[in-house]
Amino acid sequence: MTSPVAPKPHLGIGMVGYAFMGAVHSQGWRTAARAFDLPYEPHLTAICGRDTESVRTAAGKMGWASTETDWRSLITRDDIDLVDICTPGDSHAEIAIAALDAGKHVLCEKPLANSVKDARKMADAAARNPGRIAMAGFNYRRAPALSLARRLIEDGRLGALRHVRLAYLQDWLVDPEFPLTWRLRRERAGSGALGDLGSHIIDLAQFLTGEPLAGVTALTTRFVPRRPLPSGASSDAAGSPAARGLGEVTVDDAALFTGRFPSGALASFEATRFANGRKNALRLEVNGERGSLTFDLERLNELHFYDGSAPAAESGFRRILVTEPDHPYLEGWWPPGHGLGYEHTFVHQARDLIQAVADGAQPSPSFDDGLQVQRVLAAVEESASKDSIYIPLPLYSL
Ligand code: SOE
Repeated sequence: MTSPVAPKPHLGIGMVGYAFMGAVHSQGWRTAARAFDLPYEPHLTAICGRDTESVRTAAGKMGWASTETDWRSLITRDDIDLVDICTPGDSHAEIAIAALDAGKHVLCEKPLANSVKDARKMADAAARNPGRIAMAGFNYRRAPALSLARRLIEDGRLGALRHVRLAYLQDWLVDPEFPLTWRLRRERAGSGALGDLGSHIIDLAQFLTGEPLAGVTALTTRFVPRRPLPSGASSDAAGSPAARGLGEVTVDDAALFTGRFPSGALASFEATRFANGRKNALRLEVNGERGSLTFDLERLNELHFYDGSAPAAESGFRRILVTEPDHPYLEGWWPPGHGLGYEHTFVHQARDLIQAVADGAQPSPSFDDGLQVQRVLAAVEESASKDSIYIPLPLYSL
């Protein structure tokens, strides 16, 4: 005899955007309730994009039940409970604020906005809608090894922290012929490697230490100032470069900065898309008075731990394979040794957000956390723009 399984209440998801982030968020929504026991079943109710044909194709591929071509229609639908924003940064604030004010929960991709002003308006909208959940999409917090790193630091296994060293290295802009996409335009993306990659490592540094950065000093640069316009794009610059089909890169290509935490710990950061050979290398090391931790996103199931209290003869970095059932998030997955990947950070993000909706508790990272990252991004840009902070050295021939 068969007995029916009681259906769980649906949480209707409406997603705006369907490129890389849209695809990986879709994967998160599709999988979360398959891996974890959740209070709601996320339902991929509608996906939104401006081009009718492309959004239909994306809906079919990613498993969405319907399409919209205007986000304003999406956020007023009764069958949508949560709006997931996967668009370029220039539209985050408008969509997120309208969605919150329309009574929807919101997940917004990082960085939260393109300016502190917009991020503050978003945090204000979250504050005036306390019954609605608003989360910023810093997904790497939910890599099990990084959640474990946070747990070890919180438990005092590293003691007082001295150094936090982070780098996020990619190489997809090495070729000067790579076209001028929206990520290279300030009005669309806000900033370059800084906002795209630097925002992740700023968030992680604050997440791992549990402290906000107290100040920064920075250098940024643009290695390739002009790039070919993407096919079909019209030129925005007069004169010969535009005639040659080139357009101006208006964001940074790389950012280097240092910072200080209120506790006195020092931090260093590097964000670049010119690290030839590095595809998605988010690396970090934390040194404390009692021990150290290292992590590399390209080996994301591993955390290396140096326990300074071990006898000298046995000391050394120990590789923890983060696949045990009592490691963070691993209760939902495979037996020990059967590792997870990039996409699972988005599954965990969806899981925690669904749980937060059920609990009526603001999740972390909140829009306030996103605003704090935005403040750091702005401080980095301000420092980088001030020659007085950078002390030039006399030329010296080697
Ligand atoms: C771009 O380089 C990018 O897709 C980022 O925007 C994401 O946040 C990161 O997860 C991977 O790289």
